[in-house]
Amino acid sequence: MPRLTAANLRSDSVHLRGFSYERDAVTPGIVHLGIGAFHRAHMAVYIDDILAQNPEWGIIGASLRRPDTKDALAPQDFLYTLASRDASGTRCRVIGSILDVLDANTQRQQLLDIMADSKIHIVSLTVTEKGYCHDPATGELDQAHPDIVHDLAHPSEPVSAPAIIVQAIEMRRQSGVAPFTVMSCDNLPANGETTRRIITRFASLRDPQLAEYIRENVAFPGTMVDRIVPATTDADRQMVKDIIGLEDAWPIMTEPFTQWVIEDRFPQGRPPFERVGAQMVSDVEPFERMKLRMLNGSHSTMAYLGYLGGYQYVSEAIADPIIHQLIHGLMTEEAMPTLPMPRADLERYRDQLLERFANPALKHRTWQIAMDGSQKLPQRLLGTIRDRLAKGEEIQRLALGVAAWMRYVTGIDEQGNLIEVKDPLAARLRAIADAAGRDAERLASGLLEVSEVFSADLRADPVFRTVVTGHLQNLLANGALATAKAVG
Ligand code: CS2
Repeated sequence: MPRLTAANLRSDSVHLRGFSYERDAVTPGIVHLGIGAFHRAHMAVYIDDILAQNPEWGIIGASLRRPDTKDALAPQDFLYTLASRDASGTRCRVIGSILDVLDANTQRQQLLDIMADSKIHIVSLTVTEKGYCHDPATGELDQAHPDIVHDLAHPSEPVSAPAIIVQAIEMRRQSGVAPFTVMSCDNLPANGETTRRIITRFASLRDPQLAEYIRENVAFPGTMVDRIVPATTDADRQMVKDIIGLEDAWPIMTEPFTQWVIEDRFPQGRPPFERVGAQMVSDVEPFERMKLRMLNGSHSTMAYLGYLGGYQYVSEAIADPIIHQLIHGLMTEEAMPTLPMPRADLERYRDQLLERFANPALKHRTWQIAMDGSQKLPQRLLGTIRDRLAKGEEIQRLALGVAAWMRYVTGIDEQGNLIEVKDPLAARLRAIADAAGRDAERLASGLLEVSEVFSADLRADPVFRTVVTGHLQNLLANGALATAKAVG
């Protein structure tokens, strides 16, 4: 079967919604770091909708870790299929907004040179929580991170996202080119401010004058991004091949829903995001907090309880009345009261989330969401817990999410099988769990000492410690579903 390419897309035998613009006329205006599945389901689609009227906003992608996206898309002229799926079926369209993908490990100078080019006005990121080389509990740069240590010693050969951005800004400063705007599209609290703080801190360790220049001249708008994007499987590839009649090495699976809220701070100009459904605001924080605490807090709780309860997919887990009741209660009784939006709006958002979680066409693995929990828990569960503890309010369901993470990182499931725990701190977490055995108090105490996850105030809070330890005891003794049922 022929490959998805620009030439094959034009052939008469292919009946497929392609892009509605002359792709050869598109020029790059954005460099995106972390050209993963989420970006390709989200920002790259908004940009694809913009290019017909504004062809100057093409994307040059860069992979910082692995060349697999480049290897998959290069033979396809960087085209790929977006498959939006729900109970009513699957709708495919080809996305052409990504013009090239660079492998930062082998094409670092080429990446820096394009970022330093005056036609690039925005550098955006989806490098996941761990790509910021920061301490999740405090949001500060982790100066001991191996990549940061390397990049401070070799500033012109950076490997981390913060250092790559700083080096490109310095190259522009040296050549008299105005800096680009830095737009984080990651699930971090206050992602614009957090990115600014991490990048200026790194720059100050390299050159205080450069840090001052960045503080004075570079904008870091915050965003809230939302679209559920399960990892692509071989079955997905076959399905897309059957639908479009072309071979696509890496199609992207997603849901119909998408949302993008962006702080409107782009001194070097920006695409007309609002024309294609994004919402431009002066302060994104309320939207970010709502999404992180309701969607992502529910997701992580469901991931650990669902995986331990034997559910491979989110849609299976939320279909279990026990988990459904727990997640409904976590949002309604514990997360929503910490959010400023009108109650009726939050109830609608909650009900919409429960429908999205139940999407039977999305094979979203609980194991995929369970990944990198040490980097996710602070903004998804611990911030909400901190706010509720400060008011003396209940934290039962949120604390169960934390306890379920603790149970999960032991690396042994309820049938005694190994769990492949993917996390930057996995080895440390496993060592703590092995030393504690099945002693809930020792296990909870050991994990609470992991300061990258649990800040000193939470570690010292007796209510938090007691509730988490109690849930962990029940998880170890009775299992995830029985414990979730008891919490209700
Ligand atoms: C998920 C998110 O994998 C995960 O951690 O919770 O990727 C989630 O699907 C997105 O934030 C939804 O917008």
